[in-house]
Amino acid sequence: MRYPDNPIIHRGLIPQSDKRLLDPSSVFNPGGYMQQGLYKLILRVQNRARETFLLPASSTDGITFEIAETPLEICGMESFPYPVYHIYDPRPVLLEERLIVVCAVDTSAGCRLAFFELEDTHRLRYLGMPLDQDLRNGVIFPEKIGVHYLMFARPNDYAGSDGVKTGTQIVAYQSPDLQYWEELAPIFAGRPHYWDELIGSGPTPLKTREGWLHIYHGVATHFASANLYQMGVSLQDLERPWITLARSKYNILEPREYYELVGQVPGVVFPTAALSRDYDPEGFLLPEALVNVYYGVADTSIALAQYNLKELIGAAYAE
Ligand code: BMA
Repeated sequence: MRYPDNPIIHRGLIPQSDKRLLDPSSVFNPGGYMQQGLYKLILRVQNRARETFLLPASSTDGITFEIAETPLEICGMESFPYPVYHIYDPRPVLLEERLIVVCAVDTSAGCRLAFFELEDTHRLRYLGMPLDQDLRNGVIFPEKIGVHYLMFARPNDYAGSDGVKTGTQIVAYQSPDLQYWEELAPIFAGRPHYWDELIGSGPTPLKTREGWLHIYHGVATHFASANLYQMGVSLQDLERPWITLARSKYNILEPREYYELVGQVPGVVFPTAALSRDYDPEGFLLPEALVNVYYGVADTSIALAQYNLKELIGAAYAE
C-alpha cells in the first residue's frame, strides 16, 4: 500500500526563497485536512539551526503537493506561560467552520499541547492551552460528542531509556467550550513486550459507519538501543468514542523501506494525517473509501500509504 514513489515530500522540495528554510534538514510529521476537495497538509520543517517551522502545502490529487514559500506566522504566544522552543506535530481539524490546530509545544516545563486557529491561510493564532500537563499527540474529534468536544491525548508520564518523556496510555478529555478541559476516561494502554508498548494518537479520527477510525503509533522499545515506531488502528464507538470496539493486534505498517529505516531517527513510521474524498452525504466514509495516510519517516521525510477503508477496519479486527 505504500505509494511507489515514496517519500512524496522530502527536503529537496522545500522552496528556497525564504532564508529561514534554506537547505533544510528535514520535513516530516504533517498534519492534514480536506478543504473544498483539496488535500491540505501542514508540514513540520527543521532547518540547520534546528528551528521548527510549519509550512502549508496543498494538492489536488493527494500525491503532488504545492508547498508554500513562507512558514505560517504564529501569533498570540505572548500569553503562553512558558518559554517556547518548538511548536510541532500539528493536528488540524475542521470544527464548525473553524480550522483548529492542536500542536505539541516544547517548553522549559516540558511538552504541552496548545490550540491554534488558522487565519487567512497563513497565520496561526494561539487560542490556549487545554491543560497545564505534560501531554503530546492531541487530536480533537471533528464534531461534538453529545454536548462536549472530545480530545484524545497522550500523557507523558513515562521516562524512556533515552531520558525522553513519553507515555503508555491514550486518554480522552472533554470540554463544553474548547477552553475548559477535564479528563474523561482512559482509552487504552500500551502492550508491554509487543509492537505497541508506548502509544499515541495519530491523525484526527475519521467517522465511519462502523465507528470512529483511530490510527495511532506504537513504539516497540525492546530492541537494544533502537525504538521502532509503527502504525496501528482502532475503532472507537460512534456515540461513546472512549469505548474501544477493536484494536489491531498486528501493526499495519512498520519500518521496512530504506527511507523509513535511515534518517535522523532511524526506524520510524509516524502517522499524522489520514485524508479521504469518499464520504456519503451524511458525513460517513464510504465502505470502500480510499484513505491516504501521510506519515513521517525517520523524522526526515514524508511518505504516503493508501488503504481501502475495509482493509483498515479488517486490520482493527484481525485475530
Ligand atoms: C515522538 C515525537 C515525534 C517523533 C517521534 C520519533 O516522540 O517526538 O515528533 O517523530 O517521536 O522520533
